[in-house]
Amino acid sequence: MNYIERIIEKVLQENPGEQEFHQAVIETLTPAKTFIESNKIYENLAILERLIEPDRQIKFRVVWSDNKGIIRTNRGWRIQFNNALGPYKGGLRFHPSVNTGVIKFLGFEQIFKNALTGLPIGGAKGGSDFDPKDKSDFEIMSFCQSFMTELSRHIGPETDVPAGDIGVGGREIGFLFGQYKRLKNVHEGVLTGKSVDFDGLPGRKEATGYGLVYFAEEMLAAIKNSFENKKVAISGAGNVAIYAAEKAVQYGAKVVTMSDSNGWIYDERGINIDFVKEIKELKRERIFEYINFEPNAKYFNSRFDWNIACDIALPCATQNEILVSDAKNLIKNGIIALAEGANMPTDFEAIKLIKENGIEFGPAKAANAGGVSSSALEMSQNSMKTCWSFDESNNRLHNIMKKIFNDISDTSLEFGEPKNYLLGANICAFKRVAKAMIAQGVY
Ligand code: NDP
Ligand code: 2IT
Repeated sequence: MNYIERIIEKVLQENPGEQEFHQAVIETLTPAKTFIESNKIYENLAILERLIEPDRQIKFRVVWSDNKGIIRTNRGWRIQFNNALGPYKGGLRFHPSVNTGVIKFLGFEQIFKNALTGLPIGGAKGGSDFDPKDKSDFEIMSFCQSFMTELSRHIGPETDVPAGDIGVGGREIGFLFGQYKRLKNVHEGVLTGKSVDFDGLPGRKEATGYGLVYFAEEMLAAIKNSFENKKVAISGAGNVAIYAAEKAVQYGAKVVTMSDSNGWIYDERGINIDFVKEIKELKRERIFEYINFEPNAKYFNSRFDWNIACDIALPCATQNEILVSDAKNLIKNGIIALAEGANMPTDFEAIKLIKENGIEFGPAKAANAGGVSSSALEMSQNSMKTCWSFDESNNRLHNIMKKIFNDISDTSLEFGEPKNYLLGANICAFKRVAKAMIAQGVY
């Protein structure tokens, strides 16, 4: 067995039941196989063996009290994967589907995504199987305070800086930050995605979605195309989806679909993003409500299967939301580009199909790196005790996304597969992390 096969086998054997983690390792290492195996130093120094095992996994009980005074328990995680490039950095996910395998897949991906940003951040992820849906603000606060009571022992501005992900937005980050401050008596940059009212970075909220569109615009420009007059299908209706939609519209596109876990909407005249913001950000309601704002739009109470006429697909909900059957729908409907806003939204077989059909493919670790890039800018802003403007932060984000695109595009060229951004991203990121690990000795 060659090196990559042995590593994949080891991951499968030693991490039983962690399907998402298996998938992330296979999807990251397979495109970089030839490169890694032809440079024996990686095998000689056991770089992959060290990369697939997190530095540490912290799993804890979270006890909180609901509105009726009933005591509830959940599980919490923080998995600190690799800090070769900087303090551990990555989001927190609150969703009932969270388990060790999900947090490990996200943490593993985060190492390489963070490397692509070119900023000094290592990789980590955390979260809980807590379901924030239908909970009152008070219950969310009670949960967040309990979660942070344990998490606070393991994080710090130079150690590990969490942020948001699914189910964790500005409200949750505020409650988590408040509890950290209470416990430690320090107001420091220990979390990113904070409100701009207390040290948050203007533009962090918009950064993942805007960054995704900045990246996709570069990918389209490379085939002499753009968002102008295109139909865009988006999944999800959360933080990433909303701001991807907003930027796509600013670039002259029409967004025709959005979704949540109950169903999806289709508005052939173009979805009104202000209505979606009101439904999702203000009222915290279901996307179904959109048809009360736009009676001409349609709502489907089913899984979104991407069977819609569109030019560009931006999956922005969750992992494995584009399977082979969905990819076939996109191909049949003639899309020209797919850029991943969510983490691992496209399964490996579906990616192969998309690429074989000549569709431009922007992999998550590059395409959605805008969020964590702006988080790293928020860390700088906090350490400098300064406050940047929205335009300053947004311009920096735009430049970072262009650089990520250029770096992975150059890598794909160097390895003889121009526009294979999956290969470019995985090799470029791996080289950076491995180089730092080698320089820091065996540990
Ligand atoms: P949000 O919680 O704000 O929104 C998530 C959206 O996806 C919601 O509309 C949600 O619907 C839907 N969704 C979540 N899980 C499922 C599911 N199992 N099936 C169908 N729909 C689902 O999260 P974000 O927008 O922050 O995150 C979306 C994706 O982007 C995730 O993959 C995340 O890891 C990734 N990401 C996020 C970044 C960030 O900065 N926030 C940065 C980089 C990547 P419902 O409300 O019904 O649950
Ligand atoms: O997947 C991701 O990159 C995030 N959820 C954002 C992480 C961060 O630290 O901003």
